Amino acid sequence: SVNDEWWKKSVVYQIYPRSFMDSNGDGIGDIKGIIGKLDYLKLLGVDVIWLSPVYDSPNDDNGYDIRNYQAIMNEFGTMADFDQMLTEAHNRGMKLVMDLVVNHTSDEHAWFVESKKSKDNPYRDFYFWREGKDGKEPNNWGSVFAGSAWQYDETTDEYYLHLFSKKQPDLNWENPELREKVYNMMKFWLDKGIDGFRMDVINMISKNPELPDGDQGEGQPYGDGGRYFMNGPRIHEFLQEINQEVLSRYPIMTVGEMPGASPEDAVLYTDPERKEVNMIFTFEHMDLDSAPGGKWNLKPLDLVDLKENLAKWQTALHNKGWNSLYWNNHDQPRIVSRFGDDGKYRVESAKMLAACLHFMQGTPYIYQGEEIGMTNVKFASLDDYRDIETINMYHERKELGYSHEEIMASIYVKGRDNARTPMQWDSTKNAGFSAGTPWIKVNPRYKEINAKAALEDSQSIFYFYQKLIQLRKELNIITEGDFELLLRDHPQLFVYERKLNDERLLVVCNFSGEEVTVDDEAVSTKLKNDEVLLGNYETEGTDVLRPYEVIVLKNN
Ligand code: TEU
Ligand code: CA
Repeated sequence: SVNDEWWKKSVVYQIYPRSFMDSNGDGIGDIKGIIGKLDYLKLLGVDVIWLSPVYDSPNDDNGYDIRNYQAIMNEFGTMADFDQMLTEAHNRGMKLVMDLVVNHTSDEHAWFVESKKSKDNPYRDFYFWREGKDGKEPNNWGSVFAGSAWQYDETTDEYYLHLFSKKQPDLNWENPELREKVYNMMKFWLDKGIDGFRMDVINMISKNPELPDGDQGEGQPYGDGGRYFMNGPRIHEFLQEINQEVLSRYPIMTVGEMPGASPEDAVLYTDPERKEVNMIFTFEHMDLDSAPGGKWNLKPLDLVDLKENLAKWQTALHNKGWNSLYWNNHDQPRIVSRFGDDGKYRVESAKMLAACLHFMQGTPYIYQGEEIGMTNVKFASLDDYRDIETINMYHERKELGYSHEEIMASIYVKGRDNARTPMQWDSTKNAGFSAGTPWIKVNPRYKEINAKAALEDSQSIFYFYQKLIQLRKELNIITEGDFELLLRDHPQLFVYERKLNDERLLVVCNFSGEEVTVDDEAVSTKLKNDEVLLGNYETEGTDVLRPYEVIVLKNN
């Protein structure tokens, strides 16, 4: 029933706890800090909070390396703090979704500590242990965080698989005992009353058991094993089992993070009849500004590619599955710096990007700071960076002969720490994030860009997001209407129409810093005659779009 699908009408806000709010001055965001900001989120109007991992972890990858799934990280607080946060969120009518990281654990997790001990240890098969081949790694796969995906361990003279850091050994989902332990752990949290899971790289849990070599390009240090572990042979079976054993028993939402999933895959994952997950995070629109060889090889975005891609997802899932909508998360650079203009037109472009995404069909996700237009950051020294992906890549590229300047240039554009600098609350010391020394430097633009200033300005990006969230609640066409891309080949304008019965919404976005005249008769007529629902300039627009202008119109 519609009620079961509450997540279709919801807007989600992602919190990266380490960088959100520090309550005790140790420089690290924490749960008490989050509790103190729940009213801020309520004012914004979001329905759901997705919390990046808060579990006990040695923090090799900021909590995505879990040591104990049923304990809270000391730095973040206690289980009592967690329970209080959940209650306080619920008291305000907001739901709470947790991160579920079960493709891998920390190498300090008790299962792995056991697994390492001997070849006949009962936990050995919870992970991928293999003998070396001719004194080398068992296959040519590279890790997402640079280097080989295999780590040698001398205790038993074998290697273990880690698609991410060597402190994140991959779990072997072929093992039924492991699966049952994971399900019990999920129930532990759901029985506390949490409202769902964001499932980390969940389409990587089924590996081709032969672990064959991946394609290796000329001069490439490692092969790409992606097709042997993304959307693998048993993935749908595993997801259906998770659903049957756990998810279907609770009134929750699920979103699977799925690199390398196509719209066709997404239909299989999210078709409600198949009982897998409610929606997935696609990566396709986040890969459009990368050249071959991965995210660090920069390429300017071609707006036509972006339109084509988002339209493809809108159409493919309409009435078949469900989309998630996002520009940002803790792994991506800040959208206003990426597809907008973080200088002169920061406010205009942040609003335009927000409207462009929020009028599509799907569940929108807002990442902390996006609602105030936070920007990318440029630290001069590698020492100021914290992310393992960035640091490992830097050293790997240095050895391959890249210059410091070349590497830093790609970090400035794509580094994950762009999203991880502390939330900017006000213009006081450390942006009001912490009374101590923040674990990562604050973005120097905090005096101009902060939540307090946004709340005091009725024209701020914050209130624009608030309006978008409110409109989604009021207009069914936003959740239900179909989608049509117009002016497909226009290099600067992103124009689309939503339709539901006799209702129509037209969304016209200028993705450039120039004035653009609409030269299409039909669009131009609607711009002149339809009722303006929303815009990002104070004076009403015409069919000459101003820099980064967005106009949303409704037929009368
Ligand atoms: O990210 C999955 C993932 O594929 C990322 O490695 C992504 O490709 C990369 O961040 C782009 O630079 C998830 C989490 O969101 C991420 O924070 C974790 O590091 C990763 O899984 C491992 O758990
Ligand atoms: Ca703290």
